[in-house]
Amino acid sequence: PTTPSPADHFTFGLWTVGWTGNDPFGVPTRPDLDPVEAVHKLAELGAYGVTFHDDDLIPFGSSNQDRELILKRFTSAIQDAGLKIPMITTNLFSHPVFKDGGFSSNDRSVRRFALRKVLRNIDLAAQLGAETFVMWGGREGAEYDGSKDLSAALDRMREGVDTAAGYIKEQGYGLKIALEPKPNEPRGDILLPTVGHALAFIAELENGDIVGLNPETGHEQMAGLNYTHGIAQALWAGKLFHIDLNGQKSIKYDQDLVFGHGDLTSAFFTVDLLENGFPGGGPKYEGPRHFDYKPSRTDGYDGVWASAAANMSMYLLLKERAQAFRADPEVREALEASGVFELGEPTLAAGETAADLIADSASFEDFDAGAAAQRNFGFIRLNQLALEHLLGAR
Ligand code: 3MF
Ligand code: MG
Ligand code: MG
Ligand code: MG
Repeated sequence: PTTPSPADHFTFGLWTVGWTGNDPFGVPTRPDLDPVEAVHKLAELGAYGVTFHDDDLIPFGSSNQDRELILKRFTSAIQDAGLKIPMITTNLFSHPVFKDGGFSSNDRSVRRFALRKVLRNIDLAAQLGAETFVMWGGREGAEYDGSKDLSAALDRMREGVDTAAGYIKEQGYGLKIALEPKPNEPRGDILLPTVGHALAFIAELENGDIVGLNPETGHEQMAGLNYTHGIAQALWAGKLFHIDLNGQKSIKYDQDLVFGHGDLTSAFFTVDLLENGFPGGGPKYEGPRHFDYKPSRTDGYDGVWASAAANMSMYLLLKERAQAFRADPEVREALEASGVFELGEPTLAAGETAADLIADSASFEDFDAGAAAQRNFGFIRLNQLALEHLLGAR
């Protein structure tokens, strides 16, 4: 059950297995990886597809002719390997021109350049048959609060995303945009820092109907937030367009560990939600299971491929455990005793108004709050059952 196949829809960013280990304190520890080799290796390991930033494949500043040659070589490798390209994204963070951001740089000429880079990449995404266009605004932010007019910055972010989404519609492309929140790193504070901020931003867009989210496990956890709750609210809002799965150990720098190698219990409930859905039904995630991680710089290429396999294996192991958890009659009974299904019942009866509720003395005047307070919800027992399933003890 831990052998992945394309039917599992596992995808990887080229920048993940292709990360050579450079960090703020050290130079690369691994040689460059040819994207064509990455494609073949990932296909061998059972992946469904790859994703990339424009610059992961086509070096910044390449001539049009070189760009065409690189794309030709890459797409023929993709075809040979039988992989898909479900998502493409734009690098608006590496080149020094983006040091104060792309869409929200204080320099208008940089903003126009950034938008052109994105529009060009949207054309490429459509050409390669991608469904999702991710936007991670890594440099959109500030270190010093006095350096950025935050209202104007949000106006410019809205202008950029709306222009890109409007262009997608005009061209008739079947693409959706997915914003990726992150609280900080590389900027001291990044705009749209969490799932919640991004959802509120989307509500202000003109073309927000084709704009949703790409939440990353570690990014929410860097903000001390619960990733499973984050993707749950995005799903509930009909906005979970894509996901970046990885591992993070609490509030610190963006670790990008293998999925499940950070907070394992949280990963279990993430997979439980993705695979089994909400206990009472409701919207389900149908997109790719995309890994955005970094193979630790201590490891060579053997370790890189082992880590790619580990992401998929961890996911499938957790899927097996989450399915066993839901299928266990004792768990079913515990969920019922805990009132988990009871929450699906509306608080008011059909057609009942606030005035009707006020007239219902059983709900207030005659309600025995003391007796209701005695209820044992049994959440600890339920969680113990979950952990026993996670550990394979059941
Ligand atoms: C950074 C990230 C990014 C985004 C990518 C868009 C370099 O922390 O997570 O990876 O995921 O830019 O998909
Ligand atoms: Mg990240
Ligand atoms: Mg990360
Ligand atoms: Mg990411």
